[in-house]
Amino acid sequence: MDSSISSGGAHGAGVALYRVMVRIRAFENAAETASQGGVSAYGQQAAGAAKVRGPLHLSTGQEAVPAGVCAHLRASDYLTSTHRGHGHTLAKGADLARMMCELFGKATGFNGGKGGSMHIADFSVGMLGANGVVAAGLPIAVGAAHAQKLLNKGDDITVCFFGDGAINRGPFLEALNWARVYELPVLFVCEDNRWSATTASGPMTAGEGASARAESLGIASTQVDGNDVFAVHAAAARLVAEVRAGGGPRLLHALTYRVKGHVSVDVAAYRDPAELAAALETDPIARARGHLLSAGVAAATLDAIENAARDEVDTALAVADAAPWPEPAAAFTDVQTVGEGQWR
Ligand SMILES: Cc1ncc(C[n+]2csc(CCOP(=O)(O)OP(=O)(O)O)c2C)c(N)n1
Repeated sequence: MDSSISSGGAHGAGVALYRVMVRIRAFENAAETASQGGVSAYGQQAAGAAKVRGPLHLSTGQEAVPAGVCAHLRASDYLTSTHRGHGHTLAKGADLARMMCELFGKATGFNGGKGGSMHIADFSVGMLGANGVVAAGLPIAVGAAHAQKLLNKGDDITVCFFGDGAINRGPFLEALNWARVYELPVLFVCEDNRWSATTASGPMTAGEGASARAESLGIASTQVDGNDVFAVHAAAARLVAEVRAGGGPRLLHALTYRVKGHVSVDVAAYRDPAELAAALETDPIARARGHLLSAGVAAATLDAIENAARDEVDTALAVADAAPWPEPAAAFTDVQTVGEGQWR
């Protein structure tokens, strides 16, 4: 670990990474609670008092990856996400309360309450969208990076998050191939949380996985402990710099773990409890806290960050609760129309 980062450095970089992770965790915890009682295991709405309805994919335990990567990005850089995108969105700088409004289905959400958890986008910070279709963010990212190159957008880059399950779908190969052929400014980030819904990814993946497949196309890749935010930060610093410098695409393969079930009330009965227990021992927030404390950061500083995150999320819950529902007519806006613009 870079000691200047772990100790907070001159600019408090380590503490800033901690804050990003803690805000993501607080958001996920609150969203999980707000979703309870309203959905069945696979997202069908059931009767209940849940404020957040529909499928909810939590990134609890994976916070170090978006925190470490997005620390190197600016608003003009683009990002594409997955169905598990709250952490990416927050780390890219999107407003936390507006995201809660979107999850609540309120008019003040990023997408007017019509997108929900899996369709969040905030173009104002370069967040091009979460995505319910596995691997579908990859070609979008490559298209965005190609546009950056064609439009001479300086040294702006695109970052593309995807899961280990996505590498077994065709768009992964197509996207990496296109990015390499045109030497596009894109950083692919595989969040390898070991599971693809109810299936363990390992036995379903031939060869050595994301890094090896990228290398086979001539795309340099780096594997990193995705639960060590300082390691992710250091690896991403190098890769982002290389992509910004015009070096073409790179891939970061981050090994992490999906702590919660795949979606909402999935209790993940298909996995060995011992596996979860072992993974919890490597919790990225607890580890970062330990590193920061031993580097001399005061416990009170970290406690204050945690309290502030809880307060911010509580405020967001109240804001979302009080916010108006979309007008019924809004169902007919922002949708594709056919022919003369009439809804069909
Ligand atoms: C094309 C497609 N196939 C299947 C699904 C159903 N599905 C949703 S998430 C998921 C698992 C994805 O695993 P991974 O890419 O590793 O992401 P993770 O959920 O682990 O974050 C599956 C199979 C889907 N949404 N899209």
